[in-house]
Amino acid sequence: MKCVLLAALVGVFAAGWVPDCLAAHDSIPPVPRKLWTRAAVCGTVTNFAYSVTRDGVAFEKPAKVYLPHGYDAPGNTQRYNVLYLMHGGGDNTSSFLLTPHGWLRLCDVLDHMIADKTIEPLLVVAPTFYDGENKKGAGDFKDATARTMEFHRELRTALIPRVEAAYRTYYRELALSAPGKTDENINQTRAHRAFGGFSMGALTTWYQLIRDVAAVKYYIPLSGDIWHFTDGKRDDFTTTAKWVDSELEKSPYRNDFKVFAYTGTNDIAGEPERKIVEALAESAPVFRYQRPDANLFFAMREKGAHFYGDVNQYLYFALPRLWK
Ligand code: FER
Repeated sequence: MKCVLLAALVGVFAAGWVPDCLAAHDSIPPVPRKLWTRAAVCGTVTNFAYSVTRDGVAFEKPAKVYLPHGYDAPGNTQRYNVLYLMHGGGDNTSSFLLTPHGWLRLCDVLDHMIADKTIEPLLVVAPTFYDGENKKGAGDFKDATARTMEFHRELRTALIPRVEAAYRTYYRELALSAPGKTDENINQTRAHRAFGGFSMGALTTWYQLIRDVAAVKYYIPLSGDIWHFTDGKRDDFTTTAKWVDSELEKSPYRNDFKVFAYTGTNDIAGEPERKIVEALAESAPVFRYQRPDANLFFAMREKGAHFYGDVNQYLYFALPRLWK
């Protein structure tokens, strides 16, 4: 409110100048050109299948897994952190890691960052909120929205227990020594787990935070805001922020998570995401914004648009900030 008054006052004297608190975003800098080339050594992207049960019916679902260069080297006993990345509406498990058409591919970004030691090697898992690769069972947009909001259940009951037991992760180590304690093992290894997503995948990310913060410590909602409905009508940003706060307040992990919310100024989700972050900063006390002990971070890329080429650049900005 202080900010709005200041803006109104200043506006009288200096039309066009906006005080910092309203401009209010850090900038995501451009990434090095070499990220558009293949790195000298590359990780591999493999197909992973896991079983999901919905309404009593079991079926197989696909995911892609990025394994960093050296994962399979003889004698390697290293355990890896895991980043889950959810695609946007209409997309599939290839969208982040393997997208063609000259867009910046995330596996190239990862290969370079790992080779340059900008980040520790990690595993990246790209699942889908649809039933399969071709929007099978997707239904209409409303159905997709519901799937994004529910995905956290599948993450805990099906995907983590399968994919993190199949690869050398912190979860696998616990699962081998304490099998049958899946939920406890997931919670105990949450600091080695991040969840991010683009657009409808950002919605999936926000709902992961709201519904099961116990499973994941780090969140990267890219170009997407939070949708919450009361009696079928979408709530405004402040009402949504207050609801998010009340949900997170119920968790013993309410003081132990970090959100890196990034988008672009030319992105259809740019303004909505800026507005929800502003509302969370103002009306949701579980979030600490622009403070030394911040757990909510927001930045925009000038002219960044709603597509993976830009969004994969935001991940270059986000990845070194994880796991700390
Ligand atoms: C948003 C803007 C657009 C958003 C999602 C979209 C969750 C998705 C658009 C699409 O899939 O067509 O703020 O937030």
